[in-house]
Amino acid sequence: MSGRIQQSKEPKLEDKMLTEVAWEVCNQVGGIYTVIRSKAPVMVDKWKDNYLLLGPKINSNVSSDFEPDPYSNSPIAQVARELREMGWDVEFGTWLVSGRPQTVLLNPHSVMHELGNIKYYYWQNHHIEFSHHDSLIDEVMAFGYMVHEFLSRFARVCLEQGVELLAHFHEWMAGTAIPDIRREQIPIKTIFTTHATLLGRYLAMNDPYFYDHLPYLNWETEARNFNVDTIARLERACAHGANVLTTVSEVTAKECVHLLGRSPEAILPNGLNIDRFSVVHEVQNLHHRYKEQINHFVMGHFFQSYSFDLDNVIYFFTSGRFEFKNKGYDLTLEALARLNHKMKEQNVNKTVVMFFVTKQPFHSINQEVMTSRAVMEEIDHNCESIMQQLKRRLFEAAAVNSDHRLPILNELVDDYWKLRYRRTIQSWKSDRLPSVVTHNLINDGNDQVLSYLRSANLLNYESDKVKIVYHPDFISSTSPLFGMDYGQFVRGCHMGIFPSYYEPWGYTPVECLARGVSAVTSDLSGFGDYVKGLPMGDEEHGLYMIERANQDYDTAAEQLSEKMLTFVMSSSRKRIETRNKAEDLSEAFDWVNLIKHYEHAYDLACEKFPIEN
Ligand code: U2F
Ligand code: UDP
Ligand code: G6P
Repeated sequence: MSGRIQQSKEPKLEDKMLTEVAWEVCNQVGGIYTVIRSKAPVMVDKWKDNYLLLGPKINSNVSSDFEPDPYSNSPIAQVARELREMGWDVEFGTWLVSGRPQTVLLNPHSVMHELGNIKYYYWQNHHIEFSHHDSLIDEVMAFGYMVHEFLSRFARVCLEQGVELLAHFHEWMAGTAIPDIRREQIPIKTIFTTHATLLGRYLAMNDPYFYDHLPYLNWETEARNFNVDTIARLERACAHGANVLTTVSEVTAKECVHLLGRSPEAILPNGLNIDRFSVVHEVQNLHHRYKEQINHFVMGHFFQSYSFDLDNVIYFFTSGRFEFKNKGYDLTLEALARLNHKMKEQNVNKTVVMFFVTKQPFHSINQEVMTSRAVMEEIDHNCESIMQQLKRRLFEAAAVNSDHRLPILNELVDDYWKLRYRRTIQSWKSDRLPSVVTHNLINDGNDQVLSYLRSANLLNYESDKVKIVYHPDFISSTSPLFGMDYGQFVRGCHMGIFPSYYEPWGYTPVECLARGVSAVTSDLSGFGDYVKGLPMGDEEHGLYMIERANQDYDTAAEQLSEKMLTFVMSSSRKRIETRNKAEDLSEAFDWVNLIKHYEHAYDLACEKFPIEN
């Protein structure tokens, strides 16, 4: 066989080929994207050309992230070409992220006309019914059908060459080919990783005693109650059909036992691609630089109504998909209201600005927020012009002045600029309160964050020590309000707040630590549970733990507000020290250290099911 499989230079891997299948390859939805993307450099380094990613071609921006290679003759490209000849939209190429993994994208819409048959055979062979219309399930089933076709053809090529093919599927959306691979006994070692269970997510959102009830729940009854019968069955079919079942934490492993009916054979904790700077002070410099940018936003947002001392501001934030209870937004809001009260009572000379960065449907950015920012930019521009004029005239005065006295500076500026400066400030200053939300939400009246803020009267009054900025969209360098990417924003903040109630892993606190930013997590999150066993997982290293497993909501909220207050009172010197130590802790989560868990799962799959030629 000619092509990439044979080109591998690493002798150990010559006879193995790994493909990872995920819905979030070239398509960001949540944390699985971070798993696949951040792991790519380590995987490519180890498996070289014997590593392949499979994903759906559904993201409209795919052309900016993916470079097709239509002329390749590698065995993978040849299989992709065969499928294309059948009229399917299939592309082989490179995902343009670090590591540049070779990738095949399959467009589920190109086989949608076969959906009736796909579902019929799935029902016939695996007894799963598709009684309700759901466009996500349709896409997922069509994608699974294409994955099955691709892998069965590719398995044949591998078998001819004596190459062992492993296929690792992430989450039910990527795994629907598994039951057929098993039924048809296609020679592929299959690994299924669940990054959450569907029922766990629903139950946690609706049952305040979810963890106590978990061992006694009947999955079928619950799936019917939540009207998610089809997906729950698909997920179980993936979990039972795979040679090896894995999940991301011990926390989710318990759910697998009770809700999926199978105990995972391995736990694969999530890592990151940790790049340390060669000089320690770079972390401090970057914090300084990005905090300035956040300061700029805060001035634009608040200072038209009133001002506060930016040298005494602490920036908190939380971020992630909008799961109000699961992500602990409810607890965070409660703790912030208490913090506000405590800071007022103790007359603390600081201001906390708390950002909620999440995704909720909106019409547009709030016009007043935009205008305020634009007017502040205008003031900035005025100052710049005045400065230029002053500088030039002062210099000229130095050249002609014989008595060496400083001229009256006010006289060096044209009236035009003085007037323009005064008028712009006048038009900017306003009596209204700075808005707590930056966008016009579609569901403004029923939004859970806004409802809480309104009922707690936490509405950015001048007297409030805790101010709120709710940004219902992820932050990217093109977002008009911040003009920075998410990683830069994190660096500029002081602390990330993530006291989740349901969180199989939870990337966001680890991402904070990796950027030298302190973070709050909870003992119910997979990451929090994992870090309890590490020597550096303490407040000294920037990690704050909220106990939610054995504490009620009210006590946990009090604990969080106390920890927030302690942090607010910390000295700048202490925060500088913690910034360096937080980075040390994050090294434990470098893929270089965690990839061994994946390798163990692959060894298990190969040991359990040796190749039959
Ligand atoms: C876990 O997060 P995920 O990234 O898997 O969660 P989502 O991004 O929300 O997407 C996947 C789940 O959401 C559901 C679907 C999946 O289980 O059932 N879903 C849906 O029903 N409809 C949609 O339109 C889109 C998605 C986990 F929560 C984190 O703690 C981990 O850090 C992360 C990585 O391991 O996996
Ligand atoms: N994230 C992002 N931009 C934002 C906010 C969040 O890219 O403005 C990313 C964040 O970096 C993290 C992911 O979204 O990688 C959320 O992952 P997490 O594991 O915390 O939660 P999940 O969504 O998987 O439940
Ligand atoms: C970094 C910067 C310093 C800055 C300090 C502020 O160390 O290099 O210039 O004074 O951060 O830290 P703080 O936690 O007060 O934002």
